[in-house]
Amino acid sequence: MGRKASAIANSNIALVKYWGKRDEELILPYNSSISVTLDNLFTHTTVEFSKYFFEDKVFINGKEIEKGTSEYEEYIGRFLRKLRELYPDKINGMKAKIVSNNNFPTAAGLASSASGFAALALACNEALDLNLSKKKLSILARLGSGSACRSIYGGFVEWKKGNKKDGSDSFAHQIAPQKHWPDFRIIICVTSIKEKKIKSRAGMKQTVKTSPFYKVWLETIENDLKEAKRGILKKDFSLVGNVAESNCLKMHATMLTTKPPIIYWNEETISLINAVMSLREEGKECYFTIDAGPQVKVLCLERNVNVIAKRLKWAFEGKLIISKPGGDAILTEKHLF
Ligand code: 2P0
Repeated sequence: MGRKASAIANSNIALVKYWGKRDEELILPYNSSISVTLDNLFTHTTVEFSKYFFEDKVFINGKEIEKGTSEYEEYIGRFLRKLRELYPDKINGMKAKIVSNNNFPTAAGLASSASGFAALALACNEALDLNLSKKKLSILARLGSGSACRSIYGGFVEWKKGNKKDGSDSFAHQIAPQKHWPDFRIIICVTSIKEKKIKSRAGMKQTVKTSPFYKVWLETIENDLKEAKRGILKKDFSLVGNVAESNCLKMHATMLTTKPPIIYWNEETISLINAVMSLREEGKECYFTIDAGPQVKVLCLERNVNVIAKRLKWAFEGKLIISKPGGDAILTEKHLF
């Protein structure tokens, strides 16, 4: 018999990005990536496996995700299929009920799949008594969505790409814990809450296939990873910020040169980039990073956060969320059903 379990996992933002898969089935990346886990953007998920359930049922933010839709089949349905392949004896014909809530807009470039699959992997581990190590949990989360393997850990995290065909060496580890750099801040500027037109999964596949810049991306990534790690360990904000900003622009250069082009930015994205550059010229040190969406994430230190946030508000209409480094994914007794 299965039992009910709930978990909470934080979202994360990549400082050195993941873009491109060498294996789409196992979600194995061409390059390693580094992220910071966020303290106030999270997913809370409850899962129950039972032989009394007639079929798998999934609800995200109060809405049922219907079987047969791409949202179901390519994400949660795929994950459940993998879970059944890996642990047939534990699941033993049982069906799942999954209820999951995000405290932020889904699929708007705020990495809901990262926190979502990290929370789901941890909740499944508990509900099915899988007794997975953190390394194996990270691999399980990765099978749902690549960036999710990083959200198992708090603080600053690296997802090692690994080289093995079976993906057993492609998992995340912590570079530095949440408490290592308490004055690091991430200001998230939510310019649009519309679902993005091109999901990361389809976008990165097209980039790998068609962008002439993808080769350069891979040639220069090891140096970015090395510098970002060095900066995090030394708490050298200028180094981390510069690497993150230039790595982000390099990733967007591969997107822009994809055929057909992938442009995630809107007018406010550009205004915010300009605002960050002006602030920096005025001695208020901050750097931007942007993922597969129009939101701009601004990195700064606590001592400048208020003045920077105030100025960013002038540059756009939307909402601003100020985040600190967050903690590991955790189990909770608070069940959603
Ligand atoms: C990242 N992104 O490192 C990069 C930067 C978007 C841009 O991870 O196909 O949702 O589920 O593995 O993890 C978004 O991609 O893609 C992402 P899948 P995922 O954060």
